[in-house]
This record gives sequence, structure tokens and C-alpha cells, in this order.
Amino acid sequence: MMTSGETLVRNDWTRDEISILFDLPFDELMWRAQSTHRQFHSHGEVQLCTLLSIKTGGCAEDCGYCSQSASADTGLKASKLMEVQAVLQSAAEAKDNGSKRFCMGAAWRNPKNRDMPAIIEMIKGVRQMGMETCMTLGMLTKNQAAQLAEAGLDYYNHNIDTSPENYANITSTRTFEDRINTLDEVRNAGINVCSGGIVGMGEARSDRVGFVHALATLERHPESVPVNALVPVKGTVLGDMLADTPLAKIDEIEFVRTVAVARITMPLSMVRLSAGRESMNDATQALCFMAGANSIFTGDKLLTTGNAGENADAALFAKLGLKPMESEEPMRQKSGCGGGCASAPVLEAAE
Ligand code: SAM
Ligand code: DTB
Ligand code: SF4
Repeated sequence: MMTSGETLVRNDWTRDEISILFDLPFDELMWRAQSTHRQFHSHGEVQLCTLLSIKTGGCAEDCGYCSQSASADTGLKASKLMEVQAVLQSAAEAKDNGSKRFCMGAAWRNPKNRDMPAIIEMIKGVRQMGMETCMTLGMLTKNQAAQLAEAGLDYYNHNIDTSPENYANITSTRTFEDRINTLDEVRNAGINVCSGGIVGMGEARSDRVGFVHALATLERHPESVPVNALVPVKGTVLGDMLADTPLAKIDEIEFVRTVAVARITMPLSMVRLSAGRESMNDATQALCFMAGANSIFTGDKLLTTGNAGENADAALFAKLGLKPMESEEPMRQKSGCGGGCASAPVLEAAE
């Protein structure tokens, strides 16, 4: 545990405390989230990341939200792992468009050892361009995590997606424990952790509480916390469920509340407003930034679904007076800690 000014970075949050935050009057919740944000992060700056699907579709897992599961009926054509040069070409374009981080995603339950040499070349190539690298490849063995670390991978994304008790309703081919085990391997290998989840899968408020609680009580908070709004894809279990029961769609204010509670409970983390922005209006996105979101995915595609696109984002940034973050915030670099880390150096407040 450590203190900086008024805010304590804690990993002993209780579900009751998190539930009380969710219940706060909206103005109070937003005030607390913005106050926490300004203590640890520079305001008015948002990190730009670009996603690329390096291996699409045909996945053996049955995640109910995902267009890429072989058990979904989405008509998505499966393809094999992209060539390294094609990945580096996409990375160069992302860099030209102002991205600071390049995130590569594969529709795998886990990478095969024979895939690792190409993956390692991708990481090295993107790093040489001066961008941060992130990969999301499914479950990892200790040895694979070590290889990724050795190649210089900056971040590994592996979402817990929802509360532990709701997990089996979303995915049946692996367990919440499996997810935590991979996060441990990533952390132990010395790679920064990116872990978050999806809001709007028909879950209860208590599941959103449990989801934030699971992340905020990790021994060290993830350095990045993506909060996705479900992108309903026809032919997936959850996309079809939402089409049949439109009332199950998440309320925008409840989504903003989730972002705010993530910001308050994990003050040092970058909170990424991830999938689902395409269906959000400017006002909802502005509220998410006020609630402490300070990172987005740019470009007109996420992995398989659409994204707001650079022109829409440039217009939104101009309207809100936001600017792209030049590099990861100095204070977080100084801290070297995702939070909840007993040996963390004392933090200095952001200007
Ligand atoms: N196969 C790897 C895995 O599952 O860890 C990596 C790729 S997977 C597509 C990355 C994350 O994208 C998922 O954990 C989920 O949180 C998010 N995601 C996938 N489909 C989504 C959708 N339709 N709407 C919102 N988020 C989604
Ligand atoms: C994350 O939390 N969201 C990104 C990234 N990590 C890999 C993926 C969003 C995927 C949205 C659905 C799609 O495009 O297939
Ligand atoms: Fe596969 Fe990842 Fe999609 Fe699940 S979320 S089906 S593991 S690609």
C-alpha cells in the first residue's frame, strides 16, 4: 500500500466498498473519479493505441461474445497467422497515424510453440519502430511468457472479462482460474499486464462490482485496464441475446459508472475506453474521459468489428480539447508499479 496526497493505492478493496462507489450520486462519483485522475495522470491527454488481428477466426474457445469462436455462426472467414512483413507494414501505418502502442491479437486458446519464432520477430520489429508492443494470444505457459519477455514485449492483454461467478455463463471452455494463472505467468515474467473486461453482456450490477473487485485486489493492479462495451455480433450467443432482448443493452450512465469506479480503485492504471465506442455518442465518450478513461483504440477497425475511425476521433478530440498522449505518463514510469505494490517508491503528483 502507498499514499500520494489524499489517495491511497490499495489492493484490499472489499466488494461492499466497490458497491458503495457504484451507488454514489453520479455527480459525486464523477467528482471523485476526476479528482483521483488528476492526482495521478495529466488531464486532457489520451493515449492512442492501434489493434491488428494477426490471426483471425476459427478459435477453439466458446466465448459467448466473440465473432472469432468456431462455435459462433458469424460467417467470419478464418485465416492463418499473418506474415511478419505484413504485420510490420500495418504497424508502420499505425505509427504514421499517431499511435504509440501497437496491439496484436490472435484468435487462439493458446499459442503453439511453432508460432513463437514469428511472434518474436513481430515484437522485435514493432519495437524497432519505436512503438510500444502489446500482444493478446490466449493462455501462456511459463516458458512462452519468458520468451515474450525476452523478445521485449511491453504489455500482454488477457481479460478477466466479468466477475468470477459470472465467468462460466460467458465461456465454458476455460475457467476464471485459468485466466488468473496466465496473468500470474505474465506478471512473473516481468511483462506489464493489460487486463479488463466487457460491460453489457446482460450481467448484473453485482457482476460489474465483482469484475472491478477482481482486478483491484490483484497483488499489483494491471498497468492497463481495458473497459469494453459489448459489440453485439450477429451469430454469437450474446449478440443474438441482445438482438432478442434489447432492454438488456447496457445503459450509458452505468457504463460510465464502471469506468469511474475502475479509475478510483486503480488510480495508477491506464483505463482504456475500448470496444463499443462506435455505438457511443460524443457525450457518452466525453463522460468516460471525465470519469478517468485516458486511452483508446484508434483506426476504423478493432479486431473484426468496426471502430470510430481516425477522422471521427480527430473531430471528437478537437471538440473536447483533448490531445494525443505523447508518451506514457512520467509519473507512472517513475512509479514502476501498477498499484497495490508494497515496495513502490513515493509518487509525485501530476502537473
Ligand atoms: N484469444 C485471446 C483471448 O481471448 O485472450 C485474444 C483475443 S480476444 C478477441 C481479446 C478480448 O477482446 C476478449 O478478452 C474480450 O474482452 C474482447 N472482445 C472480444 N469480442 C468482443 C466483443 N464482441 N465486444 C467487446 N469486447 C470483445
Ligand atoms: C480489449 O480489451 N479489447 C480489444 C483488445 N483488448 C484486444 C479487442 C476488442 C475486440 C472487439 C471485437 C472485435 O473487433 O472482434
Ligand atoms: Fe477465442 Fe479470444 Fe475470441 Fe475467446 S475471445 S473465442 S479465446 S479469440
